[in-house]
Amino acid sequence: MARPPDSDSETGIITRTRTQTRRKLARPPRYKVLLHNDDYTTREFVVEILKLVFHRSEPEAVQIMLHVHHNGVGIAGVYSYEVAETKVRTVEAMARARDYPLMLSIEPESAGGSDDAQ
Ligand code: TYC
Repeated sequence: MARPPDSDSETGIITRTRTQTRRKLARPPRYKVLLHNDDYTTREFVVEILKLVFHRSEPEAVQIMLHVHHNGVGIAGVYSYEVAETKVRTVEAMARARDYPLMLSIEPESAGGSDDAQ
């Protein structure tokens, strides 16, 4: 027997990697805040909220806004669920105050799908 009997090569069973065994807690789940395109919200407003609420630089904000404009959806940022939810509420309040229909959504970071969301 080349290895001890509890090794995965003997039992054929492995449920955790070494790194995961050593980590005290599971990594907390993270969530994407998605921005959705519409025909009425101005490009300037989207860039402003990306800078103010999602702490993006001007070039990053313009790039994300254009991605959403051309592809329909894009990632504003990735956060804990609570932070993601607060950012969505903050942006929705700012958009509604200006009568913009801007839509946002939250999805788990690990959620698959096409690369439409960057
Ligand atoms: N499509 C909008 C326009 O042409 C701009 C826009 C970009 C709106 C991104 C929403 O999430 C959005 N004015």
